[in-house]
Amino acid sequence: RFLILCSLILTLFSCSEPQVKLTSPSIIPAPQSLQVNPGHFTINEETTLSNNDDFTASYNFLLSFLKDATDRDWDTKYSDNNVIILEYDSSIISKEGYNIISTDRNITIKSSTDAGAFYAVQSLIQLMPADIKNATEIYIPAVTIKDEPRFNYRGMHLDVSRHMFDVDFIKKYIDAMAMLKMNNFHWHLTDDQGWRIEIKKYPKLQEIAAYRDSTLLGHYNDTPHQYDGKRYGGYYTQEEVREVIAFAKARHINVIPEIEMPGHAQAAIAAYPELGCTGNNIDVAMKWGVFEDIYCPNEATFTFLENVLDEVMELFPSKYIHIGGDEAPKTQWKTSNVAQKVIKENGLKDEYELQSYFIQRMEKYINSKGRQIIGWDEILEGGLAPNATVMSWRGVEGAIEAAKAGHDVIMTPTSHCYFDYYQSENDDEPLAIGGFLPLEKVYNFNPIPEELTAEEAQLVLGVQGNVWTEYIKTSEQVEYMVFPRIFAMSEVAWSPSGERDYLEFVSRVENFNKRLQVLNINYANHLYELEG
Ligand code: TNX
Repeated sequence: RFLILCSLILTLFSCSEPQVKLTSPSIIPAPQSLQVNPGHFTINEETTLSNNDDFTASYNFLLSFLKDATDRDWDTKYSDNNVIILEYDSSIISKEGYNIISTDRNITIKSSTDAGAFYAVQSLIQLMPADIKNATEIYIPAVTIKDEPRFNYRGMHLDVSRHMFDVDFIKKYIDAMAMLKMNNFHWHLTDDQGWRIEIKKYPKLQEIAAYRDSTLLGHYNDTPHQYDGKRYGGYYTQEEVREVIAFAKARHINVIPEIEMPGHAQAAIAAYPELGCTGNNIDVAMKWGVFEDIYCPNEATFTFLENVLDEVMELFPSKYIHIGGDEAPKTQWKTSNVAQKVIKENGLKDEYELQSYFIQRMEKYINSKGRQIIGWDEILEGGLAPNATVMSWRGVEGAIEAAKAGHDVIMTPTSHCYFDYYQSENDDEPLAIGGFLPLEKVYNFNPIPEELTAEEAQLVLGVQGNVWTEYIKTSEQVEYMVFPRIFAMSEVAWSPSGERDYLEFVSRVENFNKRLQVLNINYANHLYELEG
């Protein structure tokens, strides 16, 4: 730790004092190439903004940022001096790539897509002073940046079932993702402890499945459990869901809904007991963990799920629909006449093949609507659905198996991607689910397993940080668990592979803290200790 501190002090003092106080370029995720040139651009009263192409989302984003930062209207007419230009450039082949050239005269952003221009805007904002509203002068260093992402899929997940977060926070989370050039928000909407999306056809999901009878839950193998009898929960209305999707779209973020099946379904079964194999009246789960009440593979359940997915697909334009598939105990299926009958009729070997039958049937339905499924790596057991993308969480073996079978994979192993795990061994860390995932370990994550050939490696779409919220009750706590580890994840997802310099990264993280304060984002500070 002493060594890190020394190197930070050295980095702070080693730069020679420039004539004007420039923000030294410190961009996260690190661009593919960044060259600092002499001079700087100054944003003043006369600076204009020019959209030479139809880069609508990126242009609007930058315009509203600048209006807010400078507290003035922006003249958007073309001029050839003192202007920030968004310009189409067909030579930039990457669909999310861009160049930035800033000089004393102008700042030119070049890209062949709105997405590329949007990421250029994010880099440009990071070249501006963190506290831009209170800055007396707005200098931008003269630079040449050439950039494009390493992976197409750069995701963050949020579990809103175990604890619920309001729409304002969901937007703040999405904004933070956009700032770090992440492009997929995985919204974990249903689980045993609460169903959080309005489904008009099934009002009991709102009346019953969305609420549980305590705010205080312990893990299923902790004893005793403490309950406070206070009703806890809520759900997002379809109108709110639409609002979130539009907000994300304006930031080039796709929203992937997750509707869990056949396990993690206790809340839905509490609302409609006929969806389970026992028919018993049960409560929305009152503990954390894995539960035996899972969907029964009968026709009524399939109809229910298809109807739910109809409403979900109507709302979400995402090509991918996540259908869970994880942690589904087969206990009830073993003794259920219905489940055993389906096994027999379809010539299945066991309950694992039945789960596979279940998932494949749902996949067929989703494919018939022009969408594709993502499932957790348990969907490999009993036979993988033909067009599924596997989200590998229990390690990387699932990803290897899936890629070798020609399937796309997304890497989210607990070892490097679980932001619900502790990030430091300090005694005063707030209670977390367990595990240990320090910043450096996230930073050193290599998402391409060595076992894959170069061709198979192409099937790794990208990476994702997961935020399960059993022990994360407030939005401040979500932020604390996510920052700074999301910085490392964004860099794994975006920046070129090859030599990584953790201390250099940490100095950029330090620089970012001021920006987080301005954005009112809570973060874990000084948790840069080396692994082990
Ligand atoms: C496992 S990851 C789960 C979640 C828990 C998480 C806690 C996965 C597909 N299932 O239900 O919240 O562990 O880390």
